[in-house]
Amino acid sequence: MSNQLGLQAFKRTRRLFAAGLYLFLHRPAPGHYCDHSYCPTYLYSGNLRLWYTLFSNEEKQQKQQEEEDEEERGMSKQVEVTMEVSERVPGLTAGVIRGADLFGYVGIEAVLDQMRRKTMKAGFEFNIMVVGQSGLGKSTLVNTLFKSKVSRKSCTPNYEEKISKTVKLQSVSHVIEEKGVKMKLTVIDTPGFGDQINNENCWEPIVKYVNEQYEKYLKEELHVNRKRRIPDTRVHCCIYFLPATGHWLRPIDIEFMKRLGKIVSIVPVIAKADTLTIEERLEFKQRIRQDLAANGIRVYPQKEYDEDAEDRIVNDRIRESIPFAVVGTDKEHQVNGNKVLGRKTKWGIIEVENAAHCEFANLRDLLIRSHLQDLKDVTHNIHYETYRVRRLNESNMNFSELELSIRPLENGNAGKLPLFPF
Ligand SMILES: Nc1nc2c(ncn2[C@@H]2O[C@H](COP(=O)(O)OP(=O)(O)OP(=O)(O)O)[C@@H](O)[C@H]2O)c(=O)[nH]1
Ligand SMILES: [Mg+2]
Repeated sequence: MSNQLGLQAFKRTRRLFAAGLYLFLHRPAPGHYCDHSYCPTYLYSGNLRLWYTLFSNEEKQQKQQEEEDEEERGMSKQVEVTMEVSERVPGLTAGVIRGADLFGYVGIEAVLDQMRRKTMKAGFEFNIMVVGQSGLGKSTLVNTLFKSKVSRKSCTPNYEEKISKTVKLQSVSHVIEEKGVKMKLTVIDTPGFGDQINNENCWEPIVKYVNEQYEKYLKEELHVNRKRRIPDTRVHCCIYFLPATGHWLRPIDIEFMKRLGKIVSIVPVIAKADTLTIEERLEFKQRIRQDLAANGIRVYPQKEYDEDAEDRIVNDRIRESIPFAVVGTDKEHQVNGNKVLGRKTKWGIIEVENAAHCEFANLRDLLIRSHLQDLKDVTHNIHYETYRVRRLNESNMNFSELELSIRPLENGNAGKLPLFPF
């Protein structure tokens, strides 16, 4: 065993020495680094590999085997090829190759793996806000969504601790990890409105908060030396809680949602849906949908942002069942030997994740399992973009207002701003 290891080490040293000697003999002339054939990386990756192969029969055989496997994979993937040449713009020809008539396996599909690995390493951010009248179960529902006590400052080991009334707008961040994927989740819990005698302009602190996050992002983007990854505190989704009155939308909710819907993706929900009968729930949902349409309130997912027919089919189904009638809890109960999240009442347990009891599962699937990335995209491409364009078009806007630091550039051109900073 030790003899074998020694032999392997000797072979490896011999290979390295030979490769080093080759590199030394073929070293580039000074200043010839741009030429590909003299590029040290090229020499290292190409020629070194060649020398290794020459010196190692085992590796040669392995390489041959790999090539054969790759060829086989390519053959099996070959399907009927259609070549489509489109000439939408006169003079501009674009070819679309469908299938895999690529003389073998190229490996484009591996890009997905690369993206997956990168995302897993970097993790991602998701910011969710809950808005609605006081006592509707906002703080409880975010805990239900992420199956942890995320709406508090810290995850306390005291499971029995009661959720207290939210008295100020507070954002709490947690890093949630599931199967190696990290998500920095920020929950923006807002105090319930509607308690005051005069509820005029009660949406202002929330609208202000949303816009402040866009402003923060814009400033970061406009910096000359901007960060590689700009911290994203923008609100990706706002769950709007409607009281289960069984009537119509209240004027305060209409006014609130009208304003909020223009700057952020709103997902309306009927809170404490356990207080409604099945018929009441169906009728109430229908009335709310009519009210939303009549008042021109934009809620997520918006029709105009459907990307294709497939998207439209999925989103139409969601639009038909909005607002979701939800029940929240952070307590677990034993049902048929299984632990389930639920609310224990005198007549039984309302299982939060049971589709027959409420629509919490539909909401969770929309927010986390199917549309999380889309919510982020809509925030960036639609809401933030609208804010950015408006801000940059404001006639009185100047760079000092954005508090841009004009730091010296590395090449000594201190303080010169580019003509188009984005
Ligand atoms: N029946 C019922 N009660 C609920 C539900 N969700 C929460 N509750 C209860 O409602 C009360 C208020 O819940 P919170 O989560 O603090 O409500 P909130 O909207 O955050 O309240 P504020 O912070 O005052 O705005 C608590 O006693 C919860 O247990 C629900 O789905 N159904
Ligand atoms: Mg609260």
